[in-house]
Amino acid sequence: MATLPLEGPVEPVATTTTALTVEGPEVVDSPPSAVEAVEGDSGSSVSGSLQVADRPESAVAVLQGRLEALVLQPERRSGYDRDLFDHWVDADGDRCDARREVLIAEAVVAPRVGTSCSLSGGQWYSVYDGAAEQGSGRGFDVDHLVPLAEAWDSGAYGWDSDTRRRYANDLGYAHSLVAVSSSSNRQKGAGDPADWLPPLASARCWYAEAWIAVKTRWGLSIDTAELQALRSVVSQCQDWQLGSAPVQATTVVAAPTTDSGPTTTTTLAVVEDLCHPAYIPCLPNLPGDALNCGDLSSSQKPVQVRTIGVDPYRLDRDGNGFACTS
Ligand SMILES: [Ca+2]
Ligand SMILES: [Ca+2]
Repeated sequence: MATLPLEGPVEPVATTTTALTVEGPEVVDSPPSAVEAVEGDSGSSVSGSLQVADRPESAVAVLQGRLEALVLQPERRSGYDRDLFDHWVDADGDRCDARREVLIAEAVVAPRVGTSCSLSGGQWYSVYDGAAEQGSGRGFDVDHLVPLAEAWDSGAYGWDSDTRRRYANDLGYAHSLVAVSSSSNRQKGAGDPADWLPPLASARCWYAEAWIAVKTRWGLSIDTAELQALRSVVSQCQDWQLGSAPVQATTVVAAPTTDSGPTTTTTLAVVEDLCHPAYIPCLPNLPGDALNCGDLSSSQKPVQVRTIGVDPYRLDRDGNGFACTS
């Protein structure tokens, strides 16, 4: 496994903060606008107040709202056992277990898929540390972005075994499971963002957004140190760095109280990953080289090529890893 040159912190270049439209339904309803509540017959300010009320929230503000909406609660440490989460199941019976489904989905060069889902000839990029992997993907782990132990501590202790299994094999949200270098996954361990953040600084906004999305999606709580760590990360994000981990339609999983009888869990929405795996930030995942710099909004520029040389849209003409910089 070779380590690619790390991108390092990416300097924001967007000088105008453009509100991103966040895909999918809002998970967190905005509180009633204070402007709407207090503005009345104020004469000349009417048009101004309407503009304020109508202005879309920035992506950072939306993410901050989702973070603050998580239930703040101390972790509950007792009783965790990794074996309580049945993981790497093949839910759709195509012989590829969830681990290999993720490797296939996140490859920047698609692997050949042999009998019994043996993989070969693929190429992967570790969003945590910039490491690259070629071949079967054996040098990469598929990481539970919110680790199983962390999930247990923050609510999964109350789930039934079926819900735990669905969590551990969650392919319904693109960033619940991520293919990353084994070494970065070992460093992370069962840490939450108060303990560990990706060494690649340019990945931290993505990571915070995905972490909040998974916690929201599964109705998991957050502890004080974790909340403070995420507030710190999100406060340093720019709108253009967000949106590659869009929050999906979320169904909070209710905690069943017994192992028998009907549970009240509901089916999670399955949402297609619309982001092209070769680029940061999120670009539409189109076939071939169907997208040009001219198709992008200012909030999508500049584009980072995850792995130099893997550039299906041919955006990075000088091969330095950055594209659409003007
Ligand atoms: Ca499968
Ligand atoms: Ca935690």
